[in-house]
Amino acid sequence: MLDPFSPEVLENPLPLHEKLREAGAVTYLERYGVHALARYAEVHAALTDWQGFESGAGVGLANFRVEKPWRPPSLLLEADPPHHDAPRAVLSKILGPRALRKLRDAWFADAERLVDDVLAEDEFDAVPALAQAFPLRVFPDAVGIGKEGREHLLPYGDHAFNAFGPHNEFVAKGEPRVAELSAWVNAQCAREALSPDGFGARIWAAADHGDITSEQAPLVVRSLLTAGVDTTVHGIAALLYAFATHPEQWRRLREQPSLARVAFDEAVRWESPVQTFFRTATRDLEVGGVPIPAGDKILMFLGAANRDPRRWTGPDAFDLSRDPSGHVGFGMGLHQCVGQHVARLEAEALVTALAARVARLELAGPPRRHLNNTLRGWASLPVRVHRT
Ligand code: HEM
Ligand code: OVM
Repeated sequence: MLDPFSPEVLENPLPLHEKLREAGAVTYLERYGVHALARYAEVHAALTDWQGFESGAGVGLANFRVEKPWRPPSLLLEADPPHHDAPRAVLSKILGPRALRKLRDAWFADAERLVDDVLAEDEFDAVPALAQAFPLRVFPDAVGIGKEGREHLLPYGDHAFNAFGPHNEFVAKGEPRVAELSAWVNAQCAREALSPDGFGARIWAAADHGDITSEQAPLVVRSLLTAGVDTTVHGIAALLYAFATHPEQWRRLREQPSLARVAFDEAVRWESPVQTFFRTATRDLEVGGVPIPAGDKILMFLGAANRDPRRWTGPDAFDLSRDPSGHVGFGMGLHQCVGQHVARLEAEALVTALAARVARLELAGPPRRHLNNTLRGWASLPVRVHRT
């Protein structure tokens, strides 16, 4: 029976994606009692119809109207209008392109220092050395949390993304630490725990200003700490893997470093670090002529939509000459990733520093996948680099 959350499928989901796209507009997954969408048109339509496809019942398999969520729901991700709107407006402003301009120079300088250190060796594992090290160097400081306990960030996010799936071995593996990790994360969301000049302090200032309540503020900070680290780690790892296996695309980037941002979006399309999210039908729906009863869960395969040949030419190619805009790797519509400008800035800073120093980069050994119910990423990427 089809199980998108089995280790075999998570290791390589592409065959399942093709099977689902070809089976029709909607496929019923008996095992979980949910309706799967894997074509671009239908995934896009579901993402942009928040009235028919709600998030408030949870965007994982669990239906919050029936099952108690593992933590208080996110005020953004797991909320619908009108409740969604005020927290969303606050974060959009704090994480928007204008606000990020202030961070740009410091993050580029940080990326150069990190890359100079890492390039002391010509072989290293790019996951810990770059994909994890750079986000962990810049993002927690930007939020404004203390230095202590930052090693909890990745395991907490990893569990949160596992928890969107069924209660399988990946969730069970995370459960023993949930209380400890959650207690630490929740403590970082208090006003007193945050530096006076970061994203966190700006969220609290929005509460002082009356844009959100002071009960909402800590949960909005929690969204940053949940969604802001593992995602960029796996996104950057996807980009580094893509370049390590596509030397002609690396040459192209070196000739035209301004392609760094497009390259990151192409990697997000190509690999889709966030593979899936669910919605819940608010009423009897019809998708491509197939009925979906009210209250049923719908599983959207962002990764499959991002390689749908009905939408993309040569979808399996990582190609800097394509226009990847319109990909659904950051979602689409009301809930489209509010942190996407942060993610792009991190990736752009890191890859620009690398492109200025590395003439060639290649795999130096077999890469190893990191399995997660929702994330597609790498645990290890051994690389060899040739300095300029
Ligand atoms: C929402 C992916 C980075 C914070 C989303 C959604 C996706 C996504 C697919 C849509 C969820 C839905 O429709 O239900 C990614 C990817 C990232 C990334 C692939 C990196 C490559 C970040 C970062 C932050 C962040 C760096 C924080 C700084 C959020 C939040 C939401 C969200 C708070 C909920 C927005 C809402 O519901 O209005 N992200 N994300 N993400 N993302 Fe990201
Ligand atoms: C949140 C959130 C948003 C996006 C993804 C996510 C764990 C969480 O608002 O907490 O995944």
